[in-house]
Parts: sequence; C-alpha cells; structure tokens
Amino acid sequence: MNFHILTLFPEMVQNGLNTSIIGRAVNAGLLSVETVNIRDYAFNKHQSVDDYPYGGGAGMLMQAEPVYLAYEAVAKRIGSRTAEKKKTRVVYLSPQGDVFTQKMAEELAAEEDLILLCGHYEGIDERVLEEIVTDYVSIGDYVLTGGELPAMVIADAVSRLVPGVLHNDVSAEFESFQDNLLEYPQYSRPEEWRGKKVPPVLLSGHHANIEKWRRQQSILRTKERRPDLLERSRLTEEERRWLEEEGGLV
Ligand code: 4G0
Repeated sequence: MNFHILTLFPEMVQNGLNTSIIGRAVNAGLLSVETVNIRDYAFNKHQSVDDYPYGGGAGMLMQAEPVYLAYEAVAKRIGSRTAEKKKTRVVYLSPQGDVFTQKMAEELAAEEDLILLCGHYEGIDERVLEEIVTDYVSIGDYVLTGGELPAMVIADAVSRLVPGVLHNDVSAEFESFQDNLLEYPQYSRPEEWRGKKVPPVLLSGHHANIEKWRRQQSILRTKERRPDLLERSRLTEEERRWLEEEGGLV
C-alpha cells in the first residue's frame, strides 16, 4: 500500500504516521507514506494557496490550481490512469463525505495506491474537486481545522489490514465489527489486581467454554453499548433465547 497525502502540513502527517506500528511497517517496506506539500505548487510570489470565496461569506478557500498541480505530480509519477492501471482513487477528507467504516477500510486496503487530499480553511474550490476526487469521506460528524487528522485515521485503519502489518497470530479481520459485535473483555496478569479477579472460566483451560463465554460477553456488551449494531448482527436462535433470559438481568 502506497499512501500519497496532499497537504499543507506534511510534517504533521509524517510525524503521525512514522511512529509506532505504522512506522515499523513503513521501515519494513510493507507501506509507504509520501506527503506532497501543496504549497510547493503555489503559483504567486507570496506562495499563498488560499483566497476569498466568490459571493462573499466567512473564511478562505484553497485555490484549485495548486491542488491540481500537486495531484498531477503524484498521478504522473505513479502512472494513474494509464492503459495498464485503473484510475487511482482520490479520497477527499470532508465533513460532507460518507462516514468512514471498517467496511470502507477493507475496500481501500485492496488498492495499490491511495491519494488522500487534505483541505484547510473552509475547504477547496469545487472545480478541482469535481476534476480529481473519486471518494468523499468523513471520519465523523464534527468539524476539524484540517483534513490531516482524518487522513491519518484512514491511513491507520487501512494500514493495519495490509498483510504483515499486524504480526499477531490472528488476522485483523477476525475481530471487532466481525458480525457487527463488539469485542469481549480481555485480561492479562496478574490473576488478581486490587481485589478484582480474572473471570475463572478464562483460567480453566476449557476452550469450548472460553469461546462460549467470550461470544456471550460480546453479545451482552454490544446490547449495552451499541444496540444499533446488535440489530445487524446474526445471532443463532439459541443465542437469541439466551439473550431474552439474560437480557432482563443486566
Ligand atoms: C473540507 C474532515 C475540509 C471542508 C475535514 C473543512 C472534519 C472532517 C475541511 C471543510 C475537516 C471529518 C466545509 C468546514 C477540513 N473536518 N469529519 N476539516 N468545511 O472527516
């Protein structure tokens, strides 16, 4: 996976993504993170990339041309839209996009290159968006000062689905949001911490019982914390009956 991030704050993005697990995956050659400074494509002597909106109104807009030139430099280099390759997806991070989900992360993880476009101020001139953007994505219903944090969120969620990035024995797909259930609670040493014991079943060595307990915990937790997800999960008849009885007690 090669991320190409168009931004006015390349250092912020590099610092965020060259750290921790993602940084290790970059060093291992599993991922690459290229940042392109949109300001390098400013075309006036003051290197400015923003201007007032036609028709008036609060705030500034990023101009079309520097964004387009930054995009074009990347697209030419990676051969987007050549005979051998389909057009590289260009994701614009915006409060007006489709809300990002694990399913979208899985879909994006199948791409070889991803271009992430980070806006600032009140956004970007609509004309260049119409020209280059393939996907409008929001990380949630709130407004931030720029698209950099959302781009980092998406790069992180996608990266951990790239084979080899997580080196634990279970793959990343086999976890939360599988079947729309939340993860069960987990415990590590010590067996008793400040008077709180690890649930005995987890120390029993009885794997069938452990699996059953974990599944039940997932179901109860989802009912309590994310009832909206539970409606979309696929419980067995036995689990539904169990939840009817148990559900009254929690
Ligand atoms: C485009 C994304 C980008 C338009 C970006 C702001 C939140 C998100 C930006 C605007 C962002 C998100 C119209 C204010 C930059 N904030 N929820 N800020 N407008 O994903």
